[in-house]
Amino acid sequence: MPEFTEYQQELRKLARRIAEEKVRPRAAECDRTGEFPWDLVKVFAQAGFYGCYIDQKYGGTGGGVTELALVTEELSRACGGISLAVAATALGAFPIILAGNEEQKQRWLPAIAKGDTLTAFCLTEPEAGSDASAMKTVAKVDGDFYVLNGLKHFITNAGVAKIYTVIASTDPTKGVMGTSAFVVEEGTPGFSLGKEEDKLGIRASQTREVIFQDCRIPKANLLGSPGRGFIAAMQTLDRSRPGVAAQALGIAQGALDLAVDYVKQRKQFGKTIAEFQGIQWMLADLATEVESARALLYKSAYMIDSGLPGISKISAMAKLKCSDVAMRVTTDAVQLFGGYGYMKDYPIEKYMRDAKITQIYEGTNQIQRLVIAREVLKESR
Ligand code: COS
Repeated sequence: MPEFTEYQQELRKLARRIAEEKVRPRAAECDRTGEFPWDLVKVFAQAGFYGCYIDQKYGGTGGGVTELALVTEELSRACGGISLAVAATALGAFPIILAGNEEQKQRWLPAIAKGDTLTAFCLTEPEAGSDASAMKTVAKVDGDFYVLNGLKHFITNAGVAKIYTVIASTDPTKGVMGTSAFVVEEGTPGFSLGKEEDKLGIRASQTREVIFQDCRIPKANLLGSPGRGFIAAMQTLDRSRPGVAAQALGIAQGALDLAVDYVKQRKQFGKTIAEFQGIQWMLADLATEVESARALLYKSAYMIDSGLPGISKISAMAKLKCSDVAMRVTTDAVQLFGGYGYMKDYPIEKYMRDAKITQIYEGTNQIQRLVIAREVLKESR
């Protein structure tokens, strides 16, 4: 795996500076109030973060999953919730990048790359979580339109997005091969928002239900061919799971940074607790875990950007490893803060709350293991 390019290193530096100067000061307040950080969306747009993984032809800077991971990791180091203002839009944009035709890409990607249009990815339903194929949302042909009916839930960015990429069944008799992908624009008659979730962590991001009631969308909004929706969703997740991994890694690194600062100044028994070997061994283990997770994440991003085979397995591995590391590091970081770590006066408990979702969304870690195991067994044949 090669070193990061000069552009990637500069992008990481820029994201780190913005994370420290703009994101960190807003993190506690957005966590407390659940406010969506529109002010920061403008900052991220100006910095070019929304276009960092989009082709130059469509107004982006021509990077890929590596650039997106670098930005997401650095922003998450300061706030794992605010970073989703960029990362969740990438998730919603991937189906257009992967399955959209030229006209569709020209129509939607430039506004996404500019940061003018946020997006949301609508796959999950109340009874279709890990078993994504159990979706009940249907899209029926009616002349030049598709008519959508159904409910998607736990949708990140719902309510702040202008564009929704939706997977729905166009032929329920054909199971996953009867599903299709669509773009639904905010404000389309029959499109509405439902319950807003009150979450444990990542509270700066919006999570809501999206409801379709006789929602008529032009046939021109179908992404790819009918029947290819589930595959487009799986291909999207192959590319977006490193984004979750990057979010988890940033959360882990951010918690470790805070814990290191704390143990160097906290005194007990007449010396700083950093001087105790028991604390040093904890720090050594956490730092080693973070570094190994980072290696796996950027290997997955490199493989995806290079068009190498085996991306389902490596991106599932990156998501699994980074999120498990994030949970371990943040839990131990709270431990290193002792009783203070449990209090909301200190920033560390938020890292533990933010970390938890990374083991759950875009496929639980049980599903990641299933994806990895299937590939391992295929390879051994
Ligand atoms: N890329 C391309 N095609 C894929 C694919 C991928 N990564 N994964 C599956 N497919 C194809 C399969 O090849 C199969 O097509 P064929 O029958 O032509 O071979 C089809 O899609 C169905 O796949 P499969 O049989 O593996 O589907 P399952 O119902 O067994 O589901 C899992 C597979 C569990 C992996 C899938 O449902 C999943 O990822 N669930 C988690 C969903 C998720 O992450 N939800 C979070 C919400 S999104 S934020």
